[in-house]
Amino acid sequence: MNDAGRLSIDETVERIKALVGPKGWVSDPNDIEPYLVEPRGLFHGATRLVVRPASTADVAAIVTLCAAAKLPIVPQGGNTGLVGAQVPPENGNNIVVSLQRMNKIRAVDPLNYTMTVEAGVILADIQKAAEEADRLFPLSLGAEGSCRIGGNLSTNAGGVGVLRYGNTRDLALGLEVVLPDGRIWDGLRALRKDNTGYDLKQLFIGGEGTLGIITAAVLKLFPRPREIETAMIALANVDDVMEIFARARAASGDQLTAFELIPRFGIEMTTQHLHGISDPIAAAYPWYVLLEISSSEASGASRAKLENFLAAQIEAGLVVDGVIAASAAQAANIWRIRDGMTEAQGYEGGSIKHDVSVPVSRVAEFIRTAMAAVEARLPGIRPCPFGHVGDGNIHFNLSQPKGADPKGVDKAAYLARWGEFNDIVHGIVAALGGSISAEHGIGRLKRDEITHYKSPLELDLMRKIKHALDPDGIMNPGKVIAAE
Ligand code: FAD
Ligand code: 2HG
Ligand code: ZN
Repeated sequence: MNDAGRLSIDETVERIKALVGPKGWVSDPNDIEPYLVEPRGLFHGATRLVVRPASTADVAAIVTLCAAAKLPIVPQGGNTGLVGAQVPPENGNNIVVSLQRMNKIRAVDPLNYTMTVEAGVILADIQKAAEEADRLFPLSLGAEGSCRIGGNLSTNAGGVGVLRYGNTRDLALGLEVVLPDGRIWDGLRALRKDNTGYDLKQLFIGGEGTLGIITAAVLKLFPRPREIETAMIALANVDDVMEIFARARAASGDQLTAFELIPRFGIEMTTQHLHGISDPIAAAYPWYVLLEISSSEASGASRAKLENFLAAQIEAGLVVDGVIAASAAQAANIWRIRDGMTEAQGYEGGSIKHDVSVPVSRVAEFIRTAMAAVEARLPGIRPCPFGHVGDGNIHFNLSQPKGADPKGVDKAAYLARWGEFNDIVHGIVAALGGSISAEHGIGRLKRDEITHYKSPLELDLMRKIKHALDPDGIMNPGKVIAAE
């Protein structure tokens, strides 16, 4: 006990261990290590304890103890986040609350087209459970085998299905959240319409764990597609990409479910570095698009639509080549190229990454302008703009010049220029009315950068919301907005 009659930090940690029992915590340095690092290796934190609660009541009890001791908490799901938001601060004065054991699907209601899940369910398991109920949960991203729905909600993850189904924000009807003072907010409503004041759940969605711990959610389901057609098309000129997109939407009766840009560099990297991937188009072209059309009606119409669309665009000269997958294996090969981009780029040395968005109509202008600007700054730099351009979202990743030692000092020297390239790329994004974080969030990586792009009013409102919910600043401190 300290002078104020409160438990000390050490006593609080011991109480938490006793509360969750031996299966509910990890403190051995080797076992803790995976919770302290993130996929890009940019941040490496420290913690007193990783606690793995098994129920909402346990989460509430842990948070209540931490609130009393003012011990910071870092919520963590699958630890696949790309902005360092799930990594504890280096000073180690915190606990990590991992939701991994809270992995139950509480209910599936096919007639209501909803599913109620705990925060620690892996995204791929949710997709599978929806399919078993003859429904679709459309959130889909490269990390779906390991990210967890609480993390998806807290980052408002995007992915490849946003075009048709929206971001994670659009897929949640209700939430259960443990607030920073330990109270449980039961907002698990399964309603499509509910205009009863402020939509509180939206604060926690995309909140990156800074306002509370999501423990469960009601998710929206959709009819399961009965036919899915996948194509890879080649373009001579990136300037045509959004015209092709607009035409594909119209020609498919708005059944387009994916429209993902891939540069030639992406095909080369994935076929060279990853196993079992082949180039689907024999000749080489500067730009490609993965295009998917789906329908919940099995009429064969999607195939015909895609074939007619492709023929018309080749005739019009916008598309120079293309292939429609003739089998599930061919479709999977095309998707492996797309989903393997992040992994393959890891073999090409240092990569300075930008997850940006601009209005859909300005995607090509952004790519052209930003490529010219970075190439002028560092001749030999290898831009790899790819991703969800149908949503105006470009992963504008910049691989270090070839020839530079990918592992040694050149990589470090290259990555040290991250801020310089941020200025160039984010400056162009801002001039085009875009966002410097389209889908990955702010976390640690962009916490200071965002202050240059959000208005003082927006930053002030964000701080006020944070203060209202978490006056002692114990919930994921140092992420999204810096402490005042
Ligand atoms: P974590 O990384 O564990 O946490 C992320 C954030 O959420 C942190 O702020 C954490 O504190 C908070 N958090 C986690 N769980 C909770 C909870 N229960 N309550 C409160 N806060 C919580 N992202 C996209 O948007 N689109 C993509 O296409 C995409 N593709 C990816 C591909 C690869 C190969 C990789 C490695 C990542 C990709 N990501 C993508 C990023 C990442 O997968 C997503 O951000 C994902 O939503 C994170 O989920 P997670 O469970 O791993 O969360
Ligand atoms: C994707 O769309 C992810 O594949 C990761 O958002 C992007 O590696 C990246 O920068
Ligand atoms: Zn992405």
